[in-house]
Amino acid sequence: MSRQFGVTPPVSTAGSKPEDRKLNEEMIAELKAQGSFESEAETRKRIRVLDTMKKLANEFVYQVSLTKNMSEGMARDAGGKIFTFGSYRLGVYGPGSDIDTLVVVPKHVSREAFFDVMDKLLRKCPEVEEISPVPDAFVPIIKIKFDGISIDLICGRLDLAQVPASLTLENNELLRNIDEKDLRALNGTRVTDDILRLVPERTVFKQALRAIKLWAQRRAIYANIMGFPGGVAWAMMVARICQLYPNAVASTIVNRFFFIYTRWNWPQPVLLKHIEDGPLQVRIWNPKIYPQDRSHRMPIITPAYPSMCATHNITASTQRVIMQELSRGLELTQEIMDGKRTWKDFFERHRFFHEYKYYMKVVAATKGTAEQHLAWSGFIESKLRLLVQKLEVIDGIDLAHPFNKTFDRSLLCKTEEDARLVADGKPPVNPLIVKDTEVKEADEVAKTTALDGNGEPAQADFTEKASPNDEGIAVETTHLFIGIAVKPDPEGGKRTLDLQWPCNEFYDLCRGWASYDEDVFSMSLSMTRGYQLPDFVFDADEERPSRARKHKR
Ligand code: 3AT
Ligand code: MN
Ligand code: MN
Repeated sequence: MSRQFGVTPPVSTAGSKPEDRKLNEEMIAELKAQGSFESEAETRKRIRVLDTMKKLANEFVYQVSLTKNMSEGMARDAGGKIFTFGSYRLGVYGPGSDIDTLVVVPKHVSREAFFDVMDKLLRKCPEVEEISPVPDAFVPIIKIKFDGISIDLICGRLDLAQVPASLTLENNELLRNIDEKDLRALNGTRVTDDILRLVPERTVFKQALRAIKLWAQRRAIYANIMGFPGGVAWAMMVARICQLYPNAVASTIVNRFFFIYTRWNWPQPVLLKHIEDGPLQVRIWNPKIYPQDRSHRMPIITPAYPSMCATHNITASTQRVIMQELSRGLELTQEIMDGKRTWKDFFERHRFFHEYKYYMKVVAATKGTAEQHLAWSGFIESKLRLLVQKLEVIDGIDLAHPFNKTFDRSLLCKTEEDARLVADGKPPVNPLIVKDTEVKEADEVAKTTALDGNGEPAQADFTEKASPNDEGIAVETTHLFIGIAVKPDPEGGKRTLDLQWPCNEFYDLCRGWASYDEDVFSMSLSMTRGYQLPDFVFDADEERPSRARKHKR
């Protein structure tokens, strides 16, 4: 008997037929054509960089150990080990991906030492181009750019005197006597390692996940913070399908993915293994005990103890959007199998900014530093789904569909009046100077700059280009959009929506931010029609919605 992967027996253990393998080759060719893979030389460079990280981590533990009066030999034996997680560990990284790296250290090496000794070691490396330590983050982190590659370095301390090179992290007992920050730091690696252990064929899993990730990004349904699945959730969803079809090729997994999840009996959870109990006093996902867990609409549960729901942000609206996309995915992959369509059609970009007649525009603005704006816009972004949930229940609103990315613009205004106008999301009286326009994926999946064919920022009519000696009042802005589908009026007349309550509630919520200062920060909400959307939300070669509407919701 072969090993069973997952909580049920497989649906089918059938192998692939020649036509399946042909479809799979075509899918991988399309992934290549779309730039999903990086070159072998770039991958070799990542391995070299990781080798340097390993040496630095050992040197870090050694130096700290010596300060604890250990002998040279003991200090060497204290060890230290690096692990990776995120897309690099899952083997689905692309040219712009970072390397998410965990440094595991023994008990006598503190987190403070990580931000002191490790930080200093990094700064001594000539390859380190940028370094930004964030010791106060939810998961304390040192972000670096090393020889052109972004690295997210986190540190996890275990209750062990030594961390040997042979150590693995799957034993739950390792979590004893460590603090919450260490637990969170170890969690990323423990989850990704478990996912890889729980799939029957890693190569198939990786190929299928690449396809699903690219598809989800193109369809604008990738971003945990905005109420869609994030990278880990998509990975677990694909892994479950691999368990159900252990001998299928990746393109078959992709088709079965849509087949299974369009029929899934939500809110039944997606599990890769039975939820484990463990040695800690920590909460494990359990809808029988916790009402909050019962409210999860599409629960995807992390396998490693302590199990959590990776999709608690999904709302009624985003669930509907996800389900619509899953249906489209099923239809298209079915047609691809019938030879009526190609994988290129499957990966086609979303039409979010054409789909709706009305959009709610949220502008977060800061008259201050870029760091201040990052904190403010990050806060607004993290609360956007609460606004979505308030809009969803308004009489007359059928759907409140948040866009998964934000648009950042740094502006220089010529007058105070203009600074006030742009902070309110309105056009200024005088021409405006745009420093840059950036499209940011909410989960920082990949950063792209919205450029037109000449490499210039796409910009509206009233803008000028910045030159180094331009002066003005700097305003940083972040734009977010929610597509609003209005229910048809039962009497066939014109509907008016009363949005006072959700808007006021959201203003109050935002003004309640711990660092709020009304002279520096502002947030504005406004309703826009599709044809009034700013140019920067469209691709350079994309047509604009016209005033004469056809069939919009
Ligand atoms: P890329 O290929 O790097 O774009 P990825 O899936 O590796 O895709 P990230 O590097 O952003 O994405 O994230 C890797 C993991 O780090 C995912 C999650 O376990 C953790 N993580 C990312 N952002 C946060 C966050 N804000 N808070 C807590 N954990 C996070
Ligand atoms: Mn990553
Ligand atoms: Mn990262």
